[in-house]
Amino acid sequence: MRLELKKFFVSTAIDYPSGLPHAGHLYEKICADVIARWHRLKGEKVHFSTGLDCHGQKIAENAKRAGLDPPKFVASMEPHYRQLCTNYNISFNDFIKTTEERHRKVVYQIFKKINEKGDIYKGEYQGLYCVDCETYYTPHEIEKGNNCPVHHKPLQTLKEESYFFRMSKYQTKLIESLKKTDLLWPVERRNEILARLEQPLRDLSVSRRSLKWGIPFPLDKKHVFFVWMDALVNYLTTIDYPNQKFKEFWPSDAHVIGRDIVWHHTVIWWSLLLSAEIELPRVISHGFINTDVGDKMSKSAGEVIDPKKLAEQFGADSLRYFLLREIPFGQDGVFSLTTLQSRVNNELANELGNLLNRTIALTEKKLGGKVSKQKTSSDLEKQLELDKISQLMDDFSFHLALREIFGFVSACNKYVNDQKPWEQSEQKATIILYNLVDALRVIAILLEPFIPNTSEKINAQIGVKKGLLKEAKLGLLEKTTVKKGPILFSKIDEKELAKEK
Ligand code: ME8
Repeated sequence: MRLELKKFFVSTAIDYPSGLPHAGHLYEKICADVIARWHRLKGEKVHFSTGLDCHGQKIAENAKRAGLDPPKFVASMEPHYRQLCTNYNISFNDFIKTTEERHRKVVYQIFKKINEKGDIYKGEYQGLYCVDCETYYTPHEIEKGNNCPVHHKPLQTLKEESYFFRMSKYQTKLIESLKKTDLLWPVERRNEILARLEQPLRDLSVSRRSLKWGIPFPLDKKHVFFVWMDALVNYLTTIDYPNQKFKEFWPSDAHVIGRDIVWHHTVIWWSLLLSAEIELPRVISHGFINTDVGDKMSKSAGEVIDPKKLAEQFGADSLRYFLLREIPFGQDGVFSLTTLQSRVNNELANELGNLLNRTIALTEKKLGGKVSKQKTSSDLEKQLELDKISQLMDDFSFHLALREIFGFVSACNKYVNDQKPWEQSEQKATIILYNLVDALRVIAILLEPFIPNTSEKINAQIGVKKGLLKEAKLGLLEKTTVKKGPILFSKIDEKELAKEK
C-alpha cells in the first residue's frame, strides 16, 4: 500500500509590479515561506505559490508614466520581484504571472461556470474608485473629502457600461461560512468582515470598458476583465485547475495576505467560488509594517524601505529573524533599525553565534573535533518544549515559537557556563560536548523555517545533514566531526546603522 503524504498549499498575494518591491511585499513572502518550510519540515507535500498581478489601471498608468507599453513595463519589473525571492531565500514552487496563457485559460473556465449559473448580467456602473486599490468604495466606506480609506487620496468618479457578477446572491452563504468555520484567521478580521456584511452586499462589476490592459472579456470584446476577478483566479491556475494537481492541493490551506485585501479574498473570492461550486480556501491575514506615522507602508503611500539594500547590508537571515521575532503575526508592526540591531546583536550574535562558536572551539580543542553518542542531559531535555513549539507554529505564533527556541539556546549557553567543559576531564567533557553538538543539531532543525541560511551553516559546522522535524529530539546524534567555519552573525555597530538612517 502507498502511504499518501499530507498536502499543504500556501500562497502569497500576487504583487502589483507598479514599482520596485517594498518591505511589505518582503514581509508577506517571508511569513508564507516560514509556513511552507514548516510544513515541509513536518514531511508534508507542499505547494507554495507567489507571483505578479500584471493587469489593471494602476499598471497601465505607471507604464505610461515610465514611457513603456504595459508588457514591457511589467517585464522590466519582474526581475526585481524574482531577485527579492532569491535574496531572501523564498522557497516558492511556482512564480505565476497573470499575463501567462495558462492563466487566461483558467480565468475563462471559471468565468464560463459562473456565467452558465446565470450569475453575470450587463449594466452600468457609477462609483468612487481608487486606482491604487483597484477598488470601488461606497459612500459610507470613504474618508472625509471623498478620499480613499487606505491611501487617503481623492477617489475618482467612474461611470461606465459594465458586466456584473451577482455577488449579492451569496451574502447569506458568506455570512454562514464566516460564522461556522475558521476559514478566516485571525478572528478580529472575521469580525470586521461580518460587520461590513451587515450592510446589503452590492453586485460586483467584473469588466472594464475604459481599459485595454487586461484579459479580454469573453462576452464582449470591447471589455477586459476587472483586475481582481482575473487576479484571484491565480490560486487555481498555479495548481493547474481542473487537473490532477488541483485535485491534490485544493482547497488552499493558507492564502497569506495583508489586511487591506481580506474583503477581496473572502467576500469577492469566496462568492466567485461559491458560484463556480468550488470548495472555499482558508485565508490568513498578516498585519501591516508601518512607518512612524502609522500608515500602511507601500509604494503608493510613498514610503519605501529598500529590501535589496537591507539584505546586502545586514544579511537575509537577520531581516527574516527580526521581522518574525518582532512582529506578532496577524498584527501590525513597526520597522525599526534600532530594534533590528538589538535583536541581531543580542540574540543572533551573542546567544546563537556564541553557542556554536564555543561548542566547536571546545570540541576541537578537547576532543579533536569528534563526538559520539553519550547519555543525554536531563537538564537540557527539560528545557526543550517541542510540543509547545509545534503548537505555536500551527497557531501562526511565530514570534512565540522563536522565543521558545531561543529560550533553549540560552539554556544551552547556561549549561556550558555551569558545566565548564574546559575544566573537566576528557571523559566528562566528552559527555558535555556531545550534548551541546546534539542540541545544536536540534536547534538547526527548528530554526530552518525562520533562518534557513543559518541553519545550513550550523549543519555544515557540526557535520550533519539537514533534518526533519521528527528528528528534532535530543539523543539521536550517533557520531560526528565538527569543523570551525565563519562566524554566523557579525554585530551591527552604530556606524553601520547610521548609514541606513
Ligand atoms: O494588493 N505591510 O498587490 P500589492 C505589510 N495585487 N504588507 C503589505 C504592506 C505593508 N506595508 N503593503 C502591502 C495587491 N502589503 C494585489 C493582490 S492577490 C490575488 C492580488 C501586502 O502589491 C498587501 O497587503 O498592493 C498584499 O497582501 C501584498 O502586500 C501585495 O500588495
